[in-house]
Amino acid sequence: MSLKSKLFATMAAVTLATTAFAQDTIAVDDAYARSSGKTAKAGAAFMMIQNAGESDDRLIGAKSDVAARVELHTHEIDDVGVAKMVHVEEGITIPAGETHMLKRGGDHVMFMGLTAPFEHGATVPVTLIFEHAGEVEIEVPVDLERQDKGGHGTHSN
Ligand SMILES: [Cu+2]
Repeated sequence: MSLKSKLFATMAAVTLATTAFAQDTIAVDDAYARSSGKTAKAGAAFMMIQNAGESDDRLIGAKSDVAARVELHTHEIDDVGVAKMVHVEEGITIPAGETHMLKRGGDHVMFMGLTAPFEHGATVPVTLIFEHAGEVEIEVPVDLERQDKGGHGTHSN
């Protein structure tokens, strides 16, 4: 191999490696946020998270300036059949090639201690933190009127 073609081969390999890691594998669609009223101190966000990559990823956290604390929550049905929400410390897995829904009565991003009430039509900036994809910044529209089907339990969001 001449020096020139050897260099070219090395460069090609580097380019390939960079592409594989820099790919946007996570896409967020149809996001919206809501709270239960003008005086609500908490709110929640729901969305579709698509993993176009070839390996599983995990949503491990979220942050936003609109609340004192942002947590990943889900709902569990307790012994007496009442749905209650729990903090998912281990994160939410988004399997390779699949779309995971954060939805009412299920997994959601929880805002606790809102710095200002959620106004219908406003936009909430949220940074989602993935184990592999890293930080993904999204703008989430506040929609106080949207009604999604599905069990809602006693959750006030
Ligand atoms: Cu919650």
